[in-house]
Amino acid sequence: MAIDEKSLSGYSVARTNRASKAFTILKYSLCTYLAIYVYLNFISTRDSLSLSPEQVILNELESNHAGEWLQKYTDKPSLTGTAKNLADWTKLKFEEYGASASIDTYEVYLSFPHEHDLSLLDSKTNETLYKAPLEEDELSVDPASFKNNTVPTFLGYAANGNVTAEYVYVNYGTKNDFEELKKLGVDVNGKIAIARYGAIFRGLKVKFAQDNGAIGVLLYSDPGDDHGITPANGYKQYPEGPARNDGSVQRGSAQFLGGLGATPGDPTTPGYPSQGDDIKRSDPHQSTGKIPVLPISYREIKPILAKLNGKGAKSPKKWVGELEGYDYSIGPNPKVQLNLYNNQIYNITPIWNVYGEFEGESKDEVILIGNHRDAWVTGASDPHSGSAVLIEVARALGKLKASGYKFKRTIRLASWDGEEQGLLGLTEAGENFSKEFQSKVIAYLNLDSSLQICYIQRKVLVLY
Ligand SMILES: *[C@@H]1O[C@H](CO)[C@@H](O)[C@H](O)[C@H]1NC(C)=O
Ligand SMILES: *[C@@H]1O[C@H](CO)[C@@H](O)[C@H](O)[C@H]1NC(C)=O
Ligand SMILES: *[C@@H]1O[C@H](CO)[C@@H](O)[C@H](O)[C@H]1NC(C)=O
Ligand SMILES: CC(=O)N[C@H]1CO[C@H](CO)[C@@H](O)[C@@H]1O
Repeated sequence: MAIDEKSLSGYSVARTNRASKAFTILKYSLCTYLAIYVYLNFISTRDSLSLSPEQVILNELESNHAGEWLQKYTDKPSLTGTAKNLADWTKLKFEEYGASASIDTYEVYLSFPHEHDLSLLDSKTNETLYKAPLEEDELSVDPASFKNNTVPTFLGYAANGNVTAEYVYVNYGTKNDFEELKKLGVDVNGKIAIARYGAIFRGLKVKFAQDNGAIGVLLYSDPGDDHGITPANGYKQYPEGPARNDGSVQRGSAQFLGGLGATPGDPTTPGYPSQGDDIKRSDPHQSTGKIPVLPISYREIKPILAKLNGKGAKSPKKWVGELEGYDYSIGPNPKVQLNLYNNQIYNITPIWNVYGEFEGESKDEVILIGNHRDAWVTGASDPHSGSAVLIEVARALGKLKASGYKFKRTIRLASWDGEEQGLLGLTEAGENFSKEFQSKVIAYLNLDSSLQICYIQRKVLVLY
């Protein structure tokens, strides 16, 4: 414990000359004693015990291996339930640094991309006017974009289906937007809804579209939501500049996260863990949609939305984005239809949480430090900047432990699986360990996306 200097300088004693001499001798012998004590202590224990735990950690982190771990984690896509090798590797690293490590497996209901199609049809002749490739570009400077190293564009838990219908623009697809559409006299029933990303969680757009009778949904990224960092404002697109690449597609979960009655985690086991021999499963549709949904780039939605120009109601001012060549008419245009086909593989599949524990003097007080390990593709920022930091935290805590420090509280590192699909790993663990979490976990530090290109979030660790 550091001594407050102010209280020392304010300390004064009136004393006689003799007393002062005695005090000086005492002072020197005390100092000598202290010096010998500290020296003996120094050589009898490991040297870093003389340092504060913070200093041990900071010294250890002077050699920064985060880049190395990031390379390891991002070498291949780490889609939920696919990269068992990274779960095993994470466990080995935790063990290497002196934590007792384990893998906690859950058997979850999950979807994987398989096939998809999107065609613009002439309503009269059924002739295909445009077929969206539904693919992102391979960028020569970015091997993570090569097709043999990526995952098809899709949304987790988007329902399978093959629908053909007229389509309308529904702005962000919020509850209010659908109310507004009613006021404008637009009937969404039986149509495909095209919503731009933003404002609310994407799965809720699907829910509200479905509640309003839509039979399919397309979600696209409108440059109007890129905070002015757009080619129209002179910014070059990735990889030449910071603007969104017009062919890029936002993957994500279509679960109804945050929706009334919806629960995160495995949608077939709400409130209890997907673990054990005889898991009871219920209908997942309280938390997932029944209509097919595809995500799409703004380059590929352009020719589709341009067909609505001048058709149907005009968008309220706030609904107007920045897609060139589209006047944001709501539609529909009876002359054209969309055929939207989504076919994903749904099955029960294992996911793997990895834990590493440094036991403390108190086992009844647990500090959780965690991050997820699954990504939509390679996940350099989200989540693996955090995965790399988690391994660095393990390394530093390992050094502290090896130096002879005792942790007051138990520190548990957690590398969750399935976060992107709907917080699967953490939710299932929360359901499994609910009693322990409620009674023992006193703090949780989440390292997800520790670093982004635009935002560097400094995380402060309080370890004792
Ligand atoms: C267009 O396709 C629909 C649905 O498959 C079909 O009912 C209709 O007869 C087709 N129209 C023409 C002109 O082929
Ligand atoms: C992946 O694709 C890229 C670009 O098309 C190619 O250069 C590379 O050799 C491929 N890698 C593998 C492992 O096939
Ligand atoms: C989807 O439906 C369309 C028209 O109803 C049909 O032409 C097409 O073959 C179907 N696609 C698949 C993959 O079944
Ligand atoms: C702490 C706890 O309750 N763990 C349980 C997690 O689920 C498995 C399988 O049902 C049980 O065996 C554990 O006891």
